[in-house]
Formats: sequence, structure tokens, C-alpha cells
Amino acid sequence: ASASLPFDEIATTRVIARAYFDKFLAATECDVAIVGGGPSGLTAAWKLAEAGLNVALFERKLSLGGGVWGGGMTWNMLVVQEESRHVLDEAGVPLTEAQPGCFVADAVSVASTLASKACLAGAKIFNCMSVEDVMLRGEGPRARVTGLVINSSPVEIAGLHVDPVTIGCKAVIEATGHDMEVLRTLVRKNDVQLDTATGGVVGEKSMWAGRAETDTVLNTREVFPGMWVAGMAANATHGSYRMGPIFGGMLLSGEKVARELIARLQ
Ligand code: 48F
Repeated sequence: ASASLPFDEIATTRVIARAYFDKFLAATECDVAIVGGGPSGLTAAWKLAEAGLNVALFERKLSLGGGVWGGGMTWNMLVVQEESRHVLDEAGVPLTEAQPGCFVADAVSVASTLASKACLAGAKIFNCMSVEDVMLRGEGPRARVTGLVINSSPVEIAGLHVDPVTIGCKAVIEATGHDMEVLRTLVRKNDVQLDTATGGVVGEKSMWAGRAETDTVLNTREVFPGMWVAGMAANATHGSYRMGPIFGGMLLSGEKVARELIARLQ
């Protein structure tokens, strides 16, 4: 007998729409909203969701993983140090010790596994969604980020004049990488002081991996009430260096921001 898998197209539409909007509605008042699905954002989403918090992650592109996929210059391998390997061990990513204390992993394995861990832990992930602004409440020293302003990425790419929608959260993690778009928007549009050396966005320095990896973790923190920076955005915010295809700092940054927000919110 030949296999038959009949299904109704219109039922499919309804099933997808209901499931999507159930997920979306559950994210409209979440605990933590993460901008960017690179290694730091995904690690944070995984750890926060695992702790039982209501987490939403918005990623502009179709695929999660950010700068992981291409390894170094499209050689799709990346390295992590002894101090950070536990994150990939726990996720189940195979690692090889290439030289003492230096572990190499397949970038495809890292990107797909971190995305899977975040999703399976219960983070609500919205790919193809761009964050264009934040929601602020209170003035002067009472001002605080209380949500995100989001739009569909195809709307953004086509340059269509379509208004965004807003979701509320107790904390935002800015994990958009080198450009730290959302934090820059906060500073550009509002008369606000960040908790940085200059009171503003300091900007990224050139390559110095040895400093950058350690700094990424130190720089991961709340820089404005309700707004945390993680990953490369943390270094760029505080004026530290870039580090190329060494990813330990990104993983530890995601782990740190999750740990601190769990302590704050639970
Ligand atoms: O750049 P990205 O991978 O950030 P990360 O977690 O990791 C940095 C490393 O990949 C690498 C490095 C390692 O040593 O230096 O660069 O700090 O991922 C950032 C993600 O944010 C998305 C972007 O598409 C990418 O996947 N993104 C950026 N701006 C927005 C955004 C936005 N406005 N809305 C939604 N997603």
C-alpha cells in the first residue's frame, strides 16, 4: 500500500497562525528580551530559560548563530579556551584539544547546538525580526528601559513605511555584536548617561585577543537601568578590543549575564 499523508492547506494556515501568535503573545510581557542570536545571546537565552524565566530572543536574520557560522574568514572552525570549554561540553558540542588549553570546535556544530539548547530550554525565539528601538519609562535619573520596539526584517530590508510593535520586559540584553545597534539608538535618541567611562558608547578598539577575551566578561553588565550588554557589544560599549574567531569570551559573557539576571529577577 502506498503511504498517504493528506492534509488541508487552510487548516495548516490556521494551525501555524495560532501557534505563532500563542508564542508571540506569551512574549509580549516577558522577563528578559534578548536582541541578537549570536553566541552570547543564545547562551544567555539557554541559561535564562533553563532557570524558568520567560525569555524572548529577536534575531534579524533567518538563521541564529550570528558570527559563529563562518569561523575565521569562512574557515568554519573556532577556538575556545580551557576556562570556557565547560559551556560547549555541557551543550554537547565535540571539542578537540589542538594544543594545551586550546580547543577547536566545528562552527556549524556550535551554532546549531546553541540554537537548539536555547529553543529546547523554552526561550521564545523570533528570527527574521529586527529590533529598531527600545521603550523608555520615567525621566532623568528615573528613566529605565522597559521593552523593545520590533519590526519584521523584510519590512526593514524593503524600507517600507510600516510602524513597528512593542513588547514589554523586565530587562533587555543588547547582544547585537560589534555594531551594538540598540544601545546606540538609545543614546542617540535620548538624553541619557550610560554607566561607562565616558557616559556614552565608547566604541570598539582594534584586534588584541588576549585583552578582549577577558574584557568581554568584565564588560558584561547593566549599563543603563534595564539594559545589559553582552558579547562583542559589551566590549564595544566599554571601549575594549576585538578578538577574532576565539569564542570563549562570548560564551562566558552569555553565561554571566544570565547568572546575574537570574539572581536579580528570580
Ligand atoms: O555578532 P554576533 O555573533 O554577536 P556576539 O554574540 O558574538 C560575536 C562573535 O560572533 C564575533 C566575535 C567573536 O569573538 O567577535 O563577532 O557578540 O551576533 C549578533 C546577532 O545580532 C543580530 C545579528 O544579525 C547577529 O545575528 N542583530 C544585530 N542587530 C540586530 C540584530 C537588531 N537590531 N535586531 C535583531 N537582531
